[in-house]
Amino acid sequence: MSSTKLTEIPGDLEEEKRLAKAARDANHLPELRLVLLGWRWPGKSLTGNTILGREEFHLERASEFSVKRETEVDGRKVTIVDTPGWFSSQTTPTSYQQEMVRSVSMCSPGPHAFLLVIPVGMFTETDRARVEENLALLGEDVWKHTLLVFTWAEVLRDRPIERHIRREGRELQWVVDKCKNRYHVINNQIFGEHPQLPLLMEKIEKLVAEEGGHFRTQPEEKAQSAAPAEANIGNLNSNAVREERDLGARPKKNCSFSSLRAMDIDPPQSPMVEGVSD
Ligand SMILES: Nc1nc2c(ncn2[C@@H]2O[C@H](COP(=O)(O)OP(=O)(O)O)[C@@H](O)[C@H]2O)c(=O)[nH]1
Ligand SMILES: [Mg+2]
Repeated sequence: MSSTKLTEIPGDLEEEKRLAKAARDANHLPELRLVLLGWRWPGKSLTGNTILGREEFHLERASEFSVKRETEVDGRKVTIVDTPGWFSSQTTPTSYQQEMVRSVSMCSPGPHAFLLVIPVGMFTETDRARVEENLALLGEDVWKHTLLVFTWAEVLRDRPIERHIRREGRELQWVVDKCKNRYHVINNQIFGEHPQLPLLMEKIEKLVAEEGGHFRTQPEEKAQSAAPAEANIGNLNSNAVREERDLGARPKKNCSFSSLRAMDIDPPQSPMVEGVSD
């Protein structure tokens, strides 16, 4: 009877909520280690600050080094390694890529997740190729632990991110698929108390539960000497130059963050003291 059904629905909802909470509790990690990845300027450092709830990473400075910061968030230690990032339209200095690889050992025994930071906006074939090349330096398993974080959320206004992903097309969809559909939209204009952060933490914890623990460097990658890795990076750079000639840099016209892309035509700045932190 319909009257019976009506009384059952709230009970079902309660049960669903209870099960969801039980799943969250079961996934809870006492400590979180995260690495921020992405090209320069999409908001990696600001995302780190949003998660840590305070200004730990300097913004708008082209750091040449990976930087580690840790603080207590909601009663647990959160460690974040911010990386220099790669160049989206120019050749990335080898040292930047080495720093990205070093980020893994900076949060021993290994990061729980890599947050691949991509701004809401145009995402080109070149962007996809850069993501692929740079993440490859960390080994194929990196994808199992990568969660895509969309910044510049205000550009969406009230459009759902799924619509943006559909409209951007196959290049962005490729990244979403590689991340096993794990993504989160972060609003970097909201600091501190906000459901977006517990939700992000939940998604990270779910990823860790599904992948059976934190990221580990593969034994064969560990065994490789630094020399082959550097040769690999060297090849990437020559590819990058060729692709840049073929495809050109294509900043989005009339886009509020097109200036971000223009930034990476600047030469890297001199090393900074705080960047040496480890
Ligand atoms: N409006 C807005 N600005 C952002 C956002 N993310 C980053 N920025 C700005 O973009 C610039 C570069 O950010 P930063 O975190 O230093 O980029 P990084 O090079 O990836 O570390 C800074 O001026 C930030 O304030 C965002 O989500 N919304
Ligand atoms: Mg930065």
